Amino acid sequence: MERSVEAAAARLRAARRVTVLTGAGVSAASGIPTFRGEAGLWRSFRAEDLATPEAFERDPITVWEWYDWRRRAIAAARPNAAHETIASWSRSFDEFTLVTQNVDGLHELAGTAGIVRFHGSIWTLRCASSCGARPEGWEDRTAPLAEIPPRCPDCGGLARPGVVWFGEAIPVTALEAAWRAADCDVCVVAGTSSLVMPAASLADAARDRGAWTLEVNPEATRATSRVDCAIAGRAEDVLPEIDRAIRSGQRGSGRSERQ
Ligand code: BV8
Ligand code: ZN
Repeated sequence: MERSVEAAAARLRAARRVTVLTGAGVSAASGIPTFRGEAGLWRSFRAEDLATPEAFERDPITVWEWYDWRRRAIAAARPNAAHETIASWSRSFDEFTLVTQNVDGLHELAGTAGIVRFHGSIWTLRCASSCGARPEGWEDRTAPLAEIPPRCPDCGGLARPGVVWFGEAIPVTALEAAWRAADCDVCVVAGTSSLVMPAASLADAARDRGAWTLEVNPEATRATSRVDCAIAGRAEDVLPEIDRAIRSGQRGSGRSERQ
């Protein structure tokens, strides 16, 4: 691991343009369950079965109870060392983009700049019947929700979570921003099983465009054999370690200490 941390630090020290892709694993240390595996189950539902327009059509109350359960867990959570390291990197490179699949808002709470909310935010609500009064939706951070299901304040119809469900398109603005960010010197993929598309193809796109790619995950994933360097470890341990190595190396190189 030492050698890989050093290799990653050297690449990041020399980088001008850095892109980071994150998934549920970076919020694990903040107490937020990931999607896959035992932790991903709510009651007996799989996340993929609840995060769909069909599930909402069928049973909006159960879907809203799930989102309310997640909002309450997230409201009690704080950013961890992985979020904080990414936040400091977001202010340290000439060009930095964080493409996150997480809807929990912990990257924002850590003060990260350059965030692309690829799958939306659990703290944004939208009118489920698109009455059009507020196409971008509205922010609602109440946890627990005042009423389930919450209503659209304009037409009184059902409100829905401002997230991208399976089978729904990624908002064009987010898609374009993420694809622009694939033009980078270093692309770091942290805390994701790299199974959900199109997010999981970002690292491949970056690599095809010449970026050096790094995965940080305690487990092997679909991306492990496709990146230049894979560090088997937890993001809240490995990212700060890389950051320390970057700084210690800098002291030698006379490059200005990063903010
Ligand atoms: C679309 C928001 C089309 C909601 C989410 C191509 C091939 C196959 C399938 C598809 C394809 N293209 C599209 C599909 C279908 C689908 C898809 O990818 N399905 C998968 C299951 C195969 N994709 C879609 O439906 C997408 N839309 O394609 O639309 C279209 C196009 C035009 C017009 C109309 C339609 C939309 C996908 C977005 C779905 N929404 N979230 C909500 O959150 O409620 S996805 C949701 O699940 C998350 O956002 C995230 O993306 C995903 C979970 O993945 P991870 O975050 O990686 O979490 P996971 O639990 O899986 O893994 C955690 C990892 O962390 C593990 O590897 C673990 O080892 C690691 N870990 C644990 N602890 C730590 C750690 N790592 C570091 N440190 C630790 N401490
Ligand atoms: Zn409405």
